[in-house]
Amino acid sequence: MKILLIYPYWLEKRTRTEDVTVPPIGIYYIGAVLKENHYDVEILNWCRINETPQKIEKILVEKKPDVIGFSILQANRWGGIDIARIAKRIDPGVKIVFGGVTATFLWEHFLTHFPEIDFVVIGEGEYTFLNLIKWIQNNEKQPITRIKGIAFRKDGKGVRTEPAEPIRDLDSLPVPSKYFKYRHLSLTRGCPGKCTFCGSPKFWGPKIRFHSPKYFVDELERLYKKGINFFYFSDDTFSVNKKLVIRICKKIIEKKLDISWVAISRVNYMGEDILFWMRKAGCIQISYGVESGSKKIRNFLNKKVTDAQVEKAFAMTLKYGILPRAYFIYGCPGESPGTIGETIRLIEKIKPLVIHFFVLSLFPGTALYEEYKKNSNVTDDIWLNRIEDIKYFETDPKLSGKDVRSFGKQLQRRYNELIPGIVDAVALIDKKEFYPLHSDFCSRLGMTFDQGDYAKNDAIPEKGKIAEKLYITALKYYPHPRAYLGLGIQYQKQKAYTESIKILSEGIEHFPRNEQINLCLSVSHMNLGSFETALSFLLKFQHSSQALEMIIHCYHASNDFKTASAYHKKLESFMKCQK
Ligand code: B12
Ligand code: SF4
Repeated sequence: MKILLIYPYWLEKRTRTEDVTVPPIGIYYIGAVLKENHYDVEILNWCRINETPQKIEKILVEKKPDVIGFSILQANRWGGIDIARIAKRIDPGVKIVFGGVTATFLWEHFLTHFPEIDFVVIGEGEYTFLNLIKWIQNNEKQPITRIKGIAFRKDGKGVRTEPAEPIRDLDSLPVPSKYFKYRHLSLTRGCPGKCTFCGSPKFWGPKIRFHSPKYFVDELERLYKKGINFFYFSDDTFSVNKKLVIRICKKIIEKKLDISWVAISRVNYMGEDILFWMRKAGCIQISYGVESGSKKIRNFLNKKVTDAQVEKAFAMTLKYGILPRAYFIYGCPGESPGTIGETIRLIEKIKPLVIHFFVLSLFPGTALYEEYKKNSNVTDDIWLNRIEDIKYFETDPKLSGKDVRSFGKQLQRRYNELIPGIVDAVALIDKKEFYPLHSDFCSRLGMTFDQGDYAKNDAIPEKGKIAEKLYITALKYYPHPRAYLGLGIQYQKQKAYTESIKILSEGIEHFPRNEQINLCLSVSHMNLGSFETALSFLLKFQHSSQALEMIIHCYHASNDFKTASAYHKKLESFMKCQK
C-alpha cells in the first residue's frame, strides 16, 4: 500500500516565504508512525509545486498512491483540493484524507462541498490516521464508526465519529528524526493561553502534554548527527514548564551538541534561571506574542499579560544575549490613532530587536471567528471563496481598510526609525562565562544589518555603521570569526584597506585556517596591489573555486600568464568534478 503525505501550496504569493515553506511538524509524526508500522509512506513538500503544475500529474502517475493524506492549514486548503481533484481524475480509487488544523475545524464544510475528499482526520492525527489506513487495507470490513476521531460522508452528508482520546504519553510516539530530516521540533502540545485569535486552545484542549527531555534531546541528537545544527522549537509556549526546559538545556550541554535554536514563548513564562540555561544550550532568539500596547485591545484578544511582564521579559531575554522578537497585531476592534500610539510607546520601552506586525485575521476554530459567525449571517460557506483568511477590519464597519493599512505603515515606519537606538541600548549581562556567547550574539546581530533581513530594508538608516559598531563590540567580548570577517568587509566597503588588513590579520592569528577570513584578507591586499602577499593567503585554499579564481587574477595582475593559465586549467577540471 502506497501512502503519500502532502503539504500543499498556499493561495497567495508572499514576499516572505520562510513561514509557509516548512511542512507542519505533525506530518513527520504521522509519517513516523506509519513507517514504524511498516507502511510505504513518503512526505512531499508541495508548497511550491504550483509553479510547475505539470509535475503534479506526472509525479502522481509515477507514484501510484493508494492513499493521500494532506496537511491542511487555512492558507493551503485550496492547494489540497486542487491536487486531490487531479489525483481522483488519474485514479478514482485513490483515498483522499484531509488532516491538520483547518481540516479539523472545517471538516463538515470539506465533506459537504468537495466530493474528492473521502475522509477528514479530526485533531491529533497519528493513531487515528493509522487506524484509518488499517481499515482501508482490510477492505473496509469493520464498521467505520469504530474508528474514533474521523469524519466521512454518509448519504451525501458529512458525519463524524466519537472524538479520539488524546495520546496520553507523547513519548510513546516514534521519534520522527529516526526516519526524516527536518528543523522544526515541538516539545509540547497545548498552551496555557486562551487568546481569542488563536486556534490552538480549541485544537489541543486545556491540558498541556510534554515529551520527556530524553525523547526531545534524542530527537535533536539524531538530527544533529544528520548534519543539522540550527533548529526551530515550534511550541505554543516552549517554557511553560521551566524545570523541564532547564533539564533539556543541561542535556544539550552535556551531550556537547553544538547547535543554535530559536523558540516561541509567553512573557509570563520566563525567568533569569531558565534564560541562563537556554542561552548556554544554544538559544539565540525567543519570539513573544505582545500583540498590542493598548490594554483594552489586549483584553479583547484575551492576551493576559501586563506591560510590566512584557518589559521585564524583553529586558531579561536581551540581557542574556538572546534576541527578543515581538509579534504585534493591529487592525483590532477599537483600533485608533490613540491605540497605535500606545503600541508605539510600548515598543519604545521594550526595544525589541525584531518585530513582526500582523493584521488581525479570523481563522476557523478561534473564538473571534465563532463570534463573527454568531453576529452575522456568515457560515463556513464563506470559505468557498478562494481567500486565505478574513481580515477582522472587513467585518467591522467601524474600521476602514485604508486606516488599518496606514496604521500598519505607521508602526513599521516608527519601528524602522527606532532600530538604531534600540541597538545602541543593548546591555548584556557582565559575566565572564558569557563573553564568548555575547560575541556570537553581537556579531550575529551585526550580520542582520550587513547581509541579513535588515540589510534589505532601505528604511533603516546607517545600517553599515550599526553593523560596524556591533562587530567591534563583539570583538571586545571575545574573538569570533564572524566579527573579524564582518568588520573586515565593512572596512573594505569604506575602501579602508589598511584597517581591513589590520583587523583580518588579527582574525587570522585566532583562526588561521578560516577560509573566508584568509580570502577576505587577500582581497584587501589585492586592492592595494600587493598580489604576492595576497597569494600567500590564497595558495593555502586550492580546493576552493573562489580561491582559484582569485589566484588566477593575482598571477594575471603580476603578468605571470603561464602560472595563471596552469591555475585556469586546474579551476576548469575542479568545476568539472563539481558537476
Ligand atoms: C509553530 C507554528 C508556526 C511556525 C512553524 C510552522 C510549521 N511549519 O510547523 C511558523 C512561525 C513558521 C508559523 C507560521 C504561520 N502560522 Co503557525 N503555528 C505554529 C504553531 C504554534 C505550532 C504548530 C505545531 O507544530 N503543532 C504541533 C504539531 C504536532 O501539530 P500539527 O502540525 O498541527 O499536526 C497534528 C495535527 O494537526 C494533525 N495533522 C497535521 N497534518 C496532518 C496530515 C494528515 C494527513 C493527518 C491525518 C493529520 C494531520 O496530526 C498532527 C499530529 O497530531 C501552531 C499552533 C498549534 N499549536 O498547532 C500555529 C498555527 C498552525 N499557525 C497559524 C498561522 C495563522 C500561521 C501563519 C499564517 C502566521 C502568519 N500570519 O504568518 C504562518 C503561516 C503558516 C502556513 N504554513 O500557512 C495558525 C493556523 C490557522 C489555520 N487554520 O491555518 C495556528 C493554528 C495558530 C493560530 N493562530 O491559530 N507557525
Ligand atoms: S496565541 Fe499563543 S499564548 Fe495565545 S493561545 Fe495561542 S498559542 Fe497560546
